[in-house]
Amino acid sequence: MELTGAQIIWECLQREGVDVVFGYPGGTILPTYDAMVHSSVRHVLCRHEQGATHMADGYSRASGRTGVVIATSGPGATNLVTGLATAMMDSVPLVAITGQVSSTLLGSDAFQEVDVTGVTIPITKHSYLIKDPKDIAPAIREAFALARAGRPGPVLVDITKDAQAKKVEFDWEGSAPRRHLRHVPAPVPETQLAKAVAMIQASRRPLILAGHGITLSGAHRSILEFAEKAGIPVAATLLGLDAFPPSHPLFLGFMGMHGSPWTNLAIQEADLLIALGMRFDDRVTGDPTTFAPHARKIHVEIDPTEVNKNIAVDLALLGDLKVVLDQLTPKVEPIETGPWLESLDGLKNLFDAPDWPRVRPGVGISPVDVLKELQIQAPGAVMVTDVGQHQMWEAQVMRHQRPRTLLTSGGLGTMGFALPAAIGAKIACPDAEVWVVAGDGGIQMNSQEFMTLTQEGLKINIAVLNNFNLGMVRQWQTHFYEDRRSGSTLSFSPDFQLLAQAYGLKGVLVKTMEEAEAAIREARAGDTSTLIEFHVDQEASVYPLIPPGARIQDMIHEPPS
Ligand SMILES: Cc1ncc(C[n+]2csc(CCOP(=O)(O)OP(=O)(O)O)c2C)c(N)n1
Ligand SMILES: [Mg+2]
Repeated sequence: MELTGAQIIWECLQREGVDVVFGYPGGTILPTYDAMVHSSVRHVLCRHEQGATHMADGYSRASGRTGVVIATSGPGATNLVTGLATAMMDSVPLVAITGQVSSTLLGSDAFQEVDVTGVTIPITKHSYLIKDPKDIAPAIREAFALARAGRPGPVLVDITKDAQAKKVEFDWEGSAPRRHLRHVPAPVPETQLAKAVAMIQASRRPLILAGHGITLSGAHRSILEFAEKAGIPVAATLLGLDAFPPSHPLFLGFMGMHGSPWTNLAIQEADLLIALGMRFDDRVTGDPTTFAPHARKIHVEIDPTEVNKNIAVDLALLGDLKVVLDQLTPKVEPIETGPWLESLDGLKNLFDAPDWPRVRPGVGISPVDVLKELQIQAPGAVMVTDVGQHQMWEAQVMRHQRPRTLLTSGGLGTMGFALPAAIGAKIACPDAEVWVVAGDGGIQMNSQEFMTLTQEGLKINIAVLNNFNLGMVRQWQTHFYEDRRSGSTLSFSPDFQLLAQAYGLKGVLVKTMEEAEAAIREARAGDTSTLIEFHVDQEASVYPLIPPGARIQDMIHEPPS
C-alpha cells in the first residue's frame, strides 16, 4: 500500500494504540496536520508546546500508556525541551514527533530550522532525524518500543517536511523494532537472590525505600506482599508516595529534605536498606557520606547506571522490579522486626505523627489546613502538584490511596507542570476527580492552558495557594541568606477570579477556613472547572528542612530566630 510519509505517521500511531495526541501546528508539520483529517486519533490543540508536552506526560503518568506530543520545527520544537527533560528525569514514556525543514535545506539555517535531535540528546532516551519516508514507520515503531523498554523515558522523532509529503510503500510488519527492544524482563540469577535473602534474614532493623519504579513496573501488589511477609516497614520518595497504602501499619511515609522526621531518622538507624526502584537522589540522601551509616544496602533497579552512582550498595539486583520481587518474596521468611517497629512507633509519637505537619499560626489561613480539608473532602482524587512549598505540604499532608494518584515533577522540579499535566491526566482518566495544587508563581507559567481545558470540555479543579511569594525561594533566603528577599516577592498577582472567568472557568477567592470548606465543596459539586485562590500565610515555611548537602540528623524544625 502506497502512502505519504504523513499518512504513515498516523497509521503507525493508530496501530501503536494511540488514542490522543497533544500538539500545535506550524509550517514543517503541515503535511502531517493535513493527513490528520482522515485519522481517528484525537488531537488536542494546546496553547503552547510546553503545555502539550506536560499534557502528554500527565496522560502517561495517570494511565501508564505512552504519551504523544506533536510540534513544528524551530520554536515549536525548542518549546518541547522543558517537557522532555521533565519526563526524562521522572522516567515517563513519551514519543515526540516534530516537523523539520526539507532535507535539501538541512544545515542551511533555513527558516525555523533548529537541530532538535542535537538539542535533545541529553534529555531523551534517543532522537531520530528522518529524511526518507521509508524510515518513518521503523523509527516510530522503535520510538514506542524504546520509550517503554527498560527504564521508560521520552524519545523524539524529527521528520523532514519532504519525507512527510513523499509517497512510499507502507510496510508495518517489515518495520518491527529490533528484537532486543521488545523488552521481556529477565529473571535475576538465583545466586544473587540467595545473597539478598541472606542479608534480609540477618537484618533486625530493615527498611524498604519505595520509589517511582514501583508504579512504573506495576509492582504495587508485589511490594505489599514482600513487606508484609517479611515484616519490613516502608519509606517512600516523593514519586513513591502513591506506591504503598498510606494507612498500612508498615507505612512510615515521606523521606528526604522535607520528609517526616521519623522516616528520615529511621533511615539513619536502619541496619538494612532495600531500595526499590529509587535512585538515591540528593534530595533524599542529603550528605551521601553520612547517609544510613549503619545499613547494608540492596538496590533493586532496572537501570544499571543508577547502581553505585550516588550511594555505594552491597548488592544490586538488576531487573524489572515486579519480576524481582515476585522471585524474592517466596524465598524470604518473616524477620523478627517487632522491637524495631516498636522503636519506630516511639519515634512517631515523639514527633506527634497523627497531627503532623503543623505550621505556626500566621496571618492568613494555613496552607496545611487547606490541604487537610482537601484530604477530608476529596480523599480519592488524582492530585497534580506544581513545584514549591505547596508541593511539599501536599506530599506531607495528603494520603494517596491508589497508584497514579500523585502526579508531580520530582526530578526536574518544573514549575508550570501541574495545570497541563492535570489536563492530560483527566483525558487519560475521564472518570477520575482531578485537582491541581499550585502556587501563585507556578500557575502563571502555562496558565494559557486554561483555554485548552475549557476547549476540551473537561472538569478539573485548581487550588492556588497564594502566598504572594515564590515561597520556596523565600524560605531558602530566610534560612540561608539571612532573610534577604531578593527577587522572590510576588506583590503583583493577577485577579485570579477574572483570569479564571476570562478562560471560561469559575473563580473563587477564599480568605478563611469556613470559606475554604464551602469553596472546595462547591467546586467538587459543580460542572464547571473551578479555580480557588486561597490567601494563605505568606511567612509559612516547610519543615523539617534538611539543608542541601547536610546530614539527615541536622534537619531544621523551625525558622531562624
Ligand atoms: C521553571 C522553574 N523556574 C524556577 C524554579 C525555581 N523555584 C522552585 S520553587 C519556586 C517558587 C515557587 O513559587 P510558587 O509557585 O508561588 O509556589 P510556593 O513555593 O510559593 O508554594 C521557584 C522559583 C523552578 N523550580 N522551576
Ligand atoms: Mg507562592
